Amino acid sequence: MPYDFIGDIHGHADALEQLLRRLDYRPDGDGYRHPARRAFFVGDFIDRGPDSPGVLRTVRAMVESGAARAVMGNHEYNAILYHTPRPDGNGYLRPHSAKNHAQHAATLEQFRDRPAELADYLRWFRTLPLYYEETDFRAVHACWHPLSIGRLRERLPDDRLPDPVPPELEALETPFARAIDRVLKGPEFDLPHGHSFLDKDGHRRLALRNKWWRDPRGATYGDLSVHGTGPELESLLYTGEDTDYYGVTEKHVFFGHYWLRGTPTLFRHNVCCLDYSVARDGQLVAYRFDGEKELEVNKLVAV
Ligand SMILES: [Mn+2]
Repeated sequence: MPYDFIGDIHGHADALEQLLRRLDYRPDGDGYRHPARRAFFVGDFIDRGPDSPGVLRTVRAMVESGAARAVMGNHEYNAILYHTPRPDGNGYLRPHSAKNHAQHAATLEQFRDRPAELADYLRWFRTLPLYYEETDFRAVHACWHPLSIGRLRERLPDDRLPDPVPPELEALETPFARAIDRVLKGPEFDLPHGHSFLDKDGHRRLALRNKWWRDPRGATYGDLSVHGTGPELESLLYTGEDTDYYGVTEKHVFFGHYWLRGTPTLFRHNVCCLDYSVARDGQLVAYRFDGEKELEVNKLVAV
């Protein structure tokens, strides 16, 4: 059955319902179903938006009925660590700092009167694979990095987080923890010493989220940044050493995570990011995949 890949939902249950109806899915139990297709959710179901419980009810019902597949997003991963006590009983694997709390606050508030339901969804999050591959595509929340995925496959025979969650995930000190971080949160390039830029929120940045599908050799930092840089860096040639990137002959890869703006488009014939910031007044986006050799921009659907 062909797949419809669906980007980051972040608690926007109305947009999800609208998109599924637009794609000709029909109500089925707590979820939706298409007679001849399946949905594929690339993660980030919760946080920020008004109805994470509603999104989880739909997505989980669809995954459990076989109407959809899903991979884990960094927000589900962060939630698992946020709610997992450290082994010494002193705090949690993800500290309850003001920043971490703010990121998760909408979800906590929406589940305030039903903690058992949230605990049940946290257990369900742990059944989600961290990455997924078939003969003609790959799907992951943020970055398909073969070295990291290889490292995870060695340790995770079923592609899921170990049970119990290993305390090493609290920090990025082991290759295993760094591999999960790269796959769910994406890579960054450090800027050369003395250089920085202001991001869209006005924060000064010393690193940029790089286009991991782009050959960095001979490119400028502006070329390599997912979100642009200032004028100073647009023309500065990349001088880093890591020249690993996702090549033009690799399988199609579908992912989310990057808070893109504007009209949905493809990064390349085999690289499709589906996150168009529905939780920041953007759109919820799908790609209707039918096995084509080169992805086509007219197969993107947005609501
Ligand atoms: Mn996201």
